[in-house]
Amino acid sequence: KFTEALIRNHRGEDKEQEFSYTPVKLHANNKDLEFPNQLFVNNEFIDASDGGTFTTVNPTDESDICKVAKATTDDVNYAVYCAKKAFVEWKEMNARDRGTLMFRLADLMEEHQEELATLESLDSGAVYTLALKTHIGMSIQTIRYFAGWCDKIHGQTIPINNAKPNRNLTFTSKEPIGVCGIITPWNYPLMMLAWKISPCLAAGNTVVLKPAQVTPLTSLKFAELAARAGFPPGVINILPGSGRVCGQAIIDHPDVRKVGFTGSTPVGKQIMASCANSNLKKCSLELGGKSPLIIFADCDMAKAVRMTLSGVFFNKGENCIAAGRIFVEESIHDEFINKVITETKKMKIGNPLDRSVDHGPQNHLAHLNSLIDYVERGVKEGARLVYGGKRVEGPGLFFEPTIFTNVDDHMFISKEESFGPIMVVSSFPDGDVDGVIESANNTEFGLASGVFTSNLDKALEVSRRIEAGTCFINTYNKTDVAAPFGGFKQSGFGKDLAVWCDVTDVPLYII
Ligand code: TAP
Repeated sequence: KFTEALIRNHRGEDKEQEFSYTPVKLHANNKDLEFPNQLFVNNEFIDASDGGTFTTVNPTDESDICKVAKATTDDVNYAVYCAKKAFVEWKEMNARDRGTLMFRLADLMEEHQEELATLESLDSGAVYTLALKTHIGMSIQTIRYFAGWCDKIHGQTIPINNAKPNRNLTFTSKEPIGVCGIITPWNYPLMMLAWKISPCLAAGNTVVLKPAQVTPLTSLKFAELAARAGFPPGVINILPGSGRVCGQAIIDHPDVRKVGFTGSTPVGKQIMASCANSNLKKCSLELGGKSPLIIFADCDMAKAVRMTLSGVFFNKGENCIAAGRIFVEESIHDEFINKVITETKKMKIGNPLDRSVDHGPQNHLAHLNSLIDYVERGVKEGARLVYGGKRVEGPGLFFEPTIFTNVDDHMFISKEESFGPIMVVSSFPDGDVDGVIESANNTEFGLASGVFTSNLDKALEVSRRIEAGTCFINTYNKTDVAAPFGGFKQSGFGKDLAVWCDVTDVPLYII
């Protein structure tokens, strides 16, 4: 019955499935917005079992956007029960039909992209044009990319020693794991959802996802669109709630078989321990970063300055691969800093829905306060604060783009990430490639890195010796759905995107 509906859908006879709920309505960005604010379980929007709610806040003016249902442990149990039931049908479904559904969902998201981007701007403070292109645009691309994988996930045949006189056929297949628990952070709310959910669905898993408490809205709008696209009940379940209660209940649940997590390293460690202690769940962890960016004197200076600015200030610095530490070769250091300051002064801070604005508010108050502490610590340790460093006066959670120079290896700000718009610059002696690589690797993180030089040999040597999951050469922030993404060391393990996602089990058959 479900396949018939899909075929009609594919022919365009049923453009959208009938679906109703009681939306929150508001007007913003010259648009009438309608979106859900309840838990999404088994294709229904429902209240939390204890009626609990929390308030999500607009960081631009600190006003309340709306109340959102807050999931309890009982709600997690119900969602996992539904996801486990749905898994039976979903994993058996024709893989190409799963792909058709995912393409349909991506199309619907594209139709609603301005609404999604407006919601993302309101809830997370992302500048609208960036939200449209990256937060929402890359989410759509991710779903399409993995929709295309649905019918291309297959095993191998393996030549083994035959049990003479018979010949043996030996092959592997890739089987879905079951119910996947997903926990996402607040910096790219919808994009992190898309990165995690898409490969799970493509491989035939079902999901229970908890978005970050401070940014739940685009995940819920996504759930509405999934239901409209025709996803069967129980395949996608979205539970806004706290990490401590809802997140922990997902991680501990005996019927969840795999966890995908993006967030901080301390919480990642706790999650890994809980996965082991509950039912030995598999887990993929995308954690913190402190990505070094090395600028050699023979670089294209204008490009290096431009890319360093976006490397640090992109998405107000709330970017896991943000260039966390900049190393500049001594002979160009002062010129580089002057140019960086000149360009930073041109950045317009303000309402993220204003198309001329470059820099929106930080995501939430606790984060803004952590940036203020970070700057104080840097100043106390003797780094030179050459630009910014303060909260912008007035309403809203705005923080000035900030630049530190004279940062030494032993300082807190050279080792720990700020996750905000704070540039941390050190110089290194001309020609000291070994020294700068040693300093760049002097961190427990290893998510990304970058190098600017016109000497390709030097660029390749640096990229080979830097301990990080990605190295950008004469560019920065250039991620793509077809390229793997993930860290070394305490930045975690298990790749997102591309063909490396670990969302299947691989049994071996010998006949
Ligand atoms: P976290 O505090 O780690 O929170 C991430 C998510 O985990 C949130 O949904 C949070 O819930 C939840 N959580 C907290 N405790 C939990 C528990 N015991 N069990 C299950 N879930 C739990 O990080 P954050 O502050 O949201 O994000 C910033 C950090 O994430 C930065 O350090 C950044 O580097 C990292 N990050 C990394 C990447 C990649 S790709 N490596 C991408 C983005 C961000 P609440 O809603 O209650 O907080």
